[in-house]
Amino acid sequence: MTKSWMRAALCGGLLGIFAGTALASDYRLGDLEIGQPWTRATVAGQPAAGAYFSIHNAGSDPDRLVSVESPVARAAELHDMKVENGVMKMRPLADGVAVPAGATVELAPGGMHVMLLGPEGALKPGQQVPLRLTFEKAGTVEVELTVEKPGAKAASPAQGHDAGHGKAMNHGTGG
Ligand SMILES: [Cu+2]
Repeated sequence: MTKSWMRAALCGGLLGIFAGTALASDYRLGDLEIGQPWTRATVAGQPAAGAYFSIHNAGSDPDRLVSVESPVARAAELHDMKVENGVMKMRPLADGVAVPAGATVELAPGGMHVMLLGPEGALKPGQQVPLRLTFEKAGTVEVELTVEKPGAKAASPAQGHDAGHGKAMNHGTGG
């Protein structure tokens, strides 16, 4: 993490506070549209938090989300989650997230998501935190995650996610 990246993060945090109400926002990068990035409020010391958004590829070439990074997390990973035999299982997406031409890909609770590992302190509802997305072809874009209330928009319970996650990946102690 460079110093300028850190500084940008601090500015982003302040902007988020002054903006007051968090607005759902969309971002554009070439032919890609990143829709409504969000995450959930955390408590201090929480080992991991999921982050979600949609990616629409309006172009005629496929692309791929290959890496994610956030100054508020020790590390960020792309994960998939599936229920197998009634047990929630997580795995890192080693090849990233494919975004076929013309397709919309959803990162959402219960499915693919960004995992923020070791979020610093507590993320508070209404706050905005930066997330940098790097695509194979389109390059890099920085978006702001809106921090929603605990359990907000949860298509699947947040607790299930975190519990399954801790068991499968041991994010609390691992790197
Ligand atoms: Cu995960």
